[in-house]
This record gives sequence, structure tokens and C-alpha cells, in this order.
Amino acid sequence: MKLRGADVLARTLAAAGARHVFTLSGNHVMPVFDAALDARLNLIHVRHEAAAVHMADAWGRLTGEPGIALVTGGPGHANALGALYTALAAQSPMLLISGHAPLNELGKGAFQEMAQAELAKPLTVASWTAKSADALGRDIARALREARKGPVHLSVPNDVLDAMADPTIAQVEKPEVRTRKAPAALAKAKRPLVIAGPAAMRQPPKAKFPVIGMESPRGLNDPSLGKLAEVIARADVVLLLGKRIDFTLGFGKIFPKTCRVLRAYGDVELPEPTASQKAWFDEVRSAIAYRPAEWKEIQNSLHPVVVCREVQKLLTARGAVLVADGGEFGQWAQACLRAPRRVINGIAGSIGSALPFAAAAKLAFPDAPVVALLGDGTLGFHLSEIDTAVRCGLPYVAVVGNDACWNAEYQIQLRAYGASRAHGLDLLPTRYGAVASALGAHGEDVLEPKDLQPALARAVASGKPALVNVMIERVAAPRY
Ligand SMILES: Cc1ncc(C[n+]2csc(CCOP(=O)(O)OP(=O)(O)O)c2C)c(N)n1
Ligand SMILES: [Mg+2]
Repeated sequence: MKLRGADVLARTLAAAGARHVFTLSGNHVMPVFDAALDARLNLIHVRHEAAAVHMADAWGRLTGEPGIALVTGGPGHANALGALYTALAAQSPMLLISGHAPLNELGKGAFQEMAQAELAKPLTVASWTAKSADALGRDIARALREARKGPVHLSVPNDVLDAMADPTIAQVEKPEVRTRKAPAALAKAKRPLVIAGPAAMRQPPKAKFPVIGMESPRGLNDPSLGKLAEVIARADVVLLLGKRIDFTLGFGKIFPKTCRVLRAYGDVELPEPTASQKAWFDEVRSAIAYRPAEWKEIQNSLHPVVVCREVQKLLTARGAVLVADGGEFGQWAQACLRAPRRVINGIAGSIGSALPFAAAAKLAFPDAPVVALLGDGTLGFHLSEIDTAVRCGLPYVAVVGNDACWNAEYQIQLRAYGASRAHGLDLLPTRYGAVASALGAHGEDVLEPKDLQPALARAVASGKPALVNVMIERVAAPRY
């Protein structure tokens, strides 16, 4: 018995372990919606295609299993593309499947015809168009294998989805993990450092070496890395683990001239640290942990430090997930908050992903608290995803630092052009808590410091997706 291409696609995904598909419907992919029923794939239907990609991205980063996004052809695909940039920079395991005009109409002005695979190419580690129903299962299996390195795109023409196909379901074999020994220079170094790219950071080698993750476009000025710059300036050997020398490392200029910079990819076995290396690692850890002592004195205000102090109490539970995104407030969140799991917008420096990230995190870890912090400008990108969270029952807590401003850019104006030339970056002091309530979530608007803690407590207790909009002080991101 033959199966439709769409059934082969859905069953190959399911056989590889996929359970959820983040999607926005459209003519081209309706055969896959139909096939998802028998393949027992759960559809999470979003409000914008970029949100589906962000969710697949967060799912991939948090679970290690490729997140699956499914969108329609042409404009649906185009809407999804921007979000791939964030996933690419984060080396996220994920697959974007886009519907596509039928092969037999290409070049004739087909409905929503577009050079989709070409458009997605620079945003992915692999991107192509399926050519036949019989090969579709193998296409999906290959896509899932390639997706271990980063986002992959596959366009699936409508006629390929509808054609009858060989029913053999391609298996996606688990990769063989080969562990290599770290370069010998590392064991002999006096002041070694291991700096990891995003993927290596998520699976750091088990070792007593501190592995420093670089996942901020601010590089050494990433406020979650404290005074790391001071210890890097003294390192004698640096091992870059799955990390290229790019702008985040000042194109190599951040390392002292005498420092040896080595590179490794994949699973690396780090040496047992010597006694003197252990003492050095203590210095490294305390440099990273550095935060200005004055912060403790900030009280009785809605300064971001005060907001984070209250939010930290929600993140102590086992497996708690911190999501941080967007602007100066996002930088405060990264500086102040610690959690067992963290997903941030990352090296791409693209704002807007927080609510989709939080929804995917809650789906991945239903029993763990998920708290997202984001600016008010950032919130606007995917505000309607609150509806998705309500509909799908994904009770995260989003804390919006509302300074009625695109403050990160406003701060650039202040620094570069002066206060008299700061313009164009105001937002309104909108009561986003009320907006969230209207969308069926739990909403809070916090205007006074005394209301913050009770509002957060009610948000958690509501058991619903919750948004706590805090009218914060407009301050620049932390610098040490
Ligand atoms: C997709 C995208 N568009 C624009 C920017 C530029 N940008 C970075 S931060 C920022 C302001 C964010 O404002 P908000 O979310 O309110 O945070 P705030 O800085 O006010 O705390 C902007 C516009 C970006 N990084 N990514
Ligand atoms: Mg703002």
C-alpha cells in the first residue's frame, strides 16, 4: 500500500521522535496537517510564521532534539526567514519545512511561487527543495541529521505532498559521538581558558575546567560574564570550543599577544586541572560572578535590579528556565538572573523571540517554571503569541520592563549625538497587563514598587500564561 508524500513526511518525523510541530497553516501545507493526525503529531498553531521558527529554535536548544516548524509557501516562508537568523547564530537544531508551489507549475507564475530554498540558504546549514514523493522520507531523514549542526530548510512542493509514495519510513540513526583529547598545551598552561560557542555551551565537556559560553553579541561586554575581560587579558592558552574568532572575540584582538589560541570541534576531553590551574579557575569564576556591590543598595524603586531581585525567587526551582530578550532590560536580566536553564536571543542580536521561546520552553518542561524577561519594544514583535500560549495551555510568566522607549537605541543617541538630538524612540506607557488579560492570560500592571512582589505571586498562582508589565526606570544597560 502506498502513502501520500505528506504521510511519509509526517511519519518520518514521528519515527525520529518528533511530537510537536510549530506551525502556521496555509494551502500548500494542508496535506501535512491532515497527515499529522495519523502520525500523532501535535500541532501548535501560532500567529506569525517567525514565532513558529523561534519555538522550534528554543525546543531544539532546550531538548537537543530538532524543533520542527511548518509554514506555508511564498509569504509564509518569507515571514519565517528572519527568525532563522537567530537559530543559525545559536547553532540550534531545528528544521523549517515550507510548503511550496507545485513542481509542475514552476516557472509558469504559480500561486505563491518563490525561490524559497535559495532565500533560506544563507540562513541555514542546508536548504533544498524536495523533488519527489518517493525521496521525501529520505529528504526528511537527511534534514533531521543535518539539523544537528543548526537550522535546516526543506521546501515541499504541493504535488510532492499529494503524490503517492513508497511507504518505507526512513530511520534517522543516532550520531556516533567521538571524543577527542584536548590539545596537550592546555594541560601545561598556567592560565588556560576554554571558550565555547552556543552549541558547545549547551553540552559542555564534563570537566573541572570552567567552560565560558559566548552567546551574546556584546562579546566580552556581555553583562552575564562580569569582569571576564580582565582574566582573558592574562590567559596564556585559550581553547575555542566550537567557536570561531569573530566579532564577539574582537576578531582575536581580545587575547594577549603571547596567548596561544587553539581550536577544537565536537566532543573534547579536558585534562584534570593542576593545583595552580585550580587557583586560576577560582579567579576566573569570581571575575565572571562580579557584579557591582552598589546594586544591593538599590531598593524601593522599579529599577531593573529590583525587578530582577524579585524575579530571581521564581527561578530557584529545579529545572527552571530563564528566557531573556531585547534591549537594555534584557541585558539587566542577563546580568542579574541565574537559572538552571537559559535561552536568550543570542549572538544574532535579534529582538522579539521571548514569548515564542517561553511557550516552547513550557511545552518542553511542563513542570518547571518558565520566566521570560523582555523590553516593551520587544514585546510588540510577538504580542499575539499570548493567544497561542492561552490556547495551548502554556503557563509561563513574562515580565515586561516597560520604560515606554526603545531604550537601547535611545542610549546610543545619548552617547553618540547628545541628549538634544535624541528623538524618534518613544513608545507609549501602555498597560500591557490589561492587553494580556484581554487575550485570556493573567495580566498585571505594576506602577509602584510595593505592588511588584504581590503581582508576581498572583501571576504564578494563576496557573495561566501570565504577563507582568512593570513600569521600570529607564536606565542604560549595566557596564562594569
Ligand atoms: C529584529 C531587531 N530589530 C531591531 C533591533 C535593534 N534593537 C536592539 S534593542 C532595541 C530596543 C529594544 O527596546 P525594548 O524592548 O523596549 O528594550 P529596552 O532597550 O527599552 O529595555 C532595538 C530596536 C534588533 N536588535 N533586532
Ligand atoms: Mg523599552
